Amino acid sequence: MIIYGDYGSSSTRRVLTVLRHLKVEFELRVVNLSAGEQKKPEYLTLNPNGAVPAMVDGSMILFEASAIMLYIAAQYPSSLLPDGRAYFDTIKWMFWAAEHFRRGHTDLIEERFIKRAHQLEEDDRISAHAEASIHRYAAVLNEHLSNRRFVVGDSPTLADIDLAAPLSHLRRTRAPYDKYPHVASWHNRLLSEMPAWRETGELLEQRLSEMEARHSKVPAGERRVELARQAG
Ligand SMILES: N[C@@H](CCC(=O)N[C@@H](CS)C(=O)NCC(=O)O)C(=O)O
Repeated sequence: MIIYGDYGSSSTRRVLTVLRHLKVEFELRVVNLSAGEQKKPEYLTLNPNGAVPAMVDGSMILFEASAIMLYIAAQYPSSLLPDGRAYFDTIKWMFWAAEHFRRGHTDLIEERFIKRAHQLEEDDRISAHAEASIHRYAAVLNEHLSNRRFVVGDSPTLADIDLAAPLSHLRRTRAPYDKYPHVASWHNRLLSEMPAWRETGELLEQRLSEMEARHSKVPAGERRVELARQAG
């Protein structure tokens, strides 16, 4: 199995976490987002959106991190994708993560990380809208986690990974989480009980710090190419 991605991408992180957790052998081909490699014609044949990750496994080609995670989980059955009712609960929270929970975070990444790297002004109206969305859905997640160890049952599933992904960028987005203690406890639990989540977080942080250090040396006019919406 070949994964195309960048360690600095939280969507790539979701897939790498599943593979590492299940100890599945894979090859990572780095698509360097700083260099805009996700827009190269040869990569666009794998993911026409010009975004990471993508997967090739024999004749199977997939984009969308959640689809790749589900594909891997189907090949290697485990508690990450439980059976029966818990299966549908897992899928429900994965859809909810994509449709609702992650959206405000994506906007804040654009406003407070990507734009800053391009020396562009943050649009306060977009950030305020994003924060309102984060509050709306973080309150739902916080309540759900008030009496649960993980999102579905007592051990992590793909849903926990999909929901935790945007927290990868909290240091940069300054997303408003002070009021959501159950979300914070759950994320700490995930970090301590799922080593693969912790390890991919360290790799992501290291990669983003490298990118930031490099960008600070690049003249402002050239930064647009350097940082092409890489955080996700
Ligand atoms: N919904 C997609 C999101 C993919 C995405 O936006 N990836 C970001 C990195 S996390 C990316 O490649 N951005 C580069 C770009 O859009 O140019 C997924 O889950 O795979």
